[in-house]
Amino acid sequence: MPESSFFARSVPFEQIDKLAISGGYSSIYATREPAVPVVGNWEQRFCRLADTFQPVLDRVHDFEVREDDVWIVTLPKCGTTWMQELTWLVLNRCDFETAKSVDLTIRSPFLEFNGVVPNVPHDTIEAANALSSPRLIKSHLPAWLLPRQIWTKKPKIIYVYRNPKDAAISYFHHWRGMVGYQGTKDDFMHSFIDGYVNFTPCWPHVLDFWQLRHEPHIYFTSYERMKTQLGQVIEDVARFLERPVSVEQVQQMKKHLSFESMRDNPACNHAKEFESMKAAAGREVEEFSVAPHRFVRRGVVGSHKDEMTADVIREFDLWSDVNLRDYKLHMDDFATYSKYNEQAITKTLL
Ligand code: PPS
Repeated sequence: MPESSFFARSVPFEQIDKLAISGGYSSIYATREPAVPVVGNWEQRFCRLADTFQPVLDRVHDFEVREDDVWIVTLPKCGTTWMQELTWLVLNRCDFETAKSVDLTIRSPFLEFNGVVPNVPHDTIEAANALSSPRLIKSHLPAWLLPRQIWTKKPKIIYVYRNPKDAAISYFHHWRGMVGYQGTKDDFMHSFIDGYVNFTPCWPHVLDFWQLRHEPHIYFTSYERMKTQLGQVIEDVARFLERPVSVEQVQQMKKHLSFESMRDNPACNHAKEFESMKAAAGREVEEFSVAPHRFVRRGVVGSHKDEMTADVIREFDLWSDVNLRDYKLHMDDFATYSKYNEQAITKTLL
């Protein structure tokens, strides 16, 4: 058997039961220097994942990449589905009919989904293998855990950042509704800050892609920018993918991608993933298709302001400062960055 590219160090974590994770939780480290430069010392870099991910990590790392693939990479709850739908439309000449009738998870598979839910018959790595080109593939993994061929074949990658306070709130509702989280909101927020929920720690994940943002095959944008300048982001993505869109198509896409129409589009609501998670959990979990834990839930910038306590907001801000200080960066820098107009001054959103 070839040597694994990763090794796992189990982490004791008292919230595992409340997080409804079956098995344990580990820090995953690389066994050799990754093909992509990471921020900091690669030997100390880790990603926290439930142990159910371990069987899929090498399969993902050895995944056969195609040069004309398009990858959407994000931390969870940062606008992945929104960007997948946008990008799929750009790649498919605004085929709104198919977008409404075929589930997005089939049009654009979530590569490592079998790590999230291991005991489902549907193998998402196989599904991604079988997809015809150009494929649109979603992943939440940090750069160095992605398929190694990404860094040699250089398919286009779209990275979407979101203010971690809003992403953490959204993740909490996701974990309540989809996974069956039983703990308190504050405990969940601390688990997020401390890097004990899948795909964290957060800041190194963001910083790895931030440092690659000028590469021609990387498009770095934000949920906040999609909210304030959706038309511009559509045009940027079309330019990035070299798939021009007309003014009329941009208007149609803005309508299709609006919060209300995404919320009411069953093809974008992850209903299939929810059913597999519910079956895998073997118990009832809170209804995920209705408020307050519905997938397309609130869709606002600043949702943490009325959903987080002032103390937790302070902890998040301090944690962000500590992690960004050395790089002379602030959260606003990621939210307002525009690849094709770096000087653009956008409204401060955080
Ligand atoms: S996942 O599970 O990681 O794939 O989730 P992800 O798709 O990244 O993020 C879900 C959040 O995106 C919001 N969303 C939208 N906001 C505005 N407009 C549109 N069209 C839209 N579509 C999805 C969704 O509501 C989740 O955010 P919250 O804050 O929970 O509302």
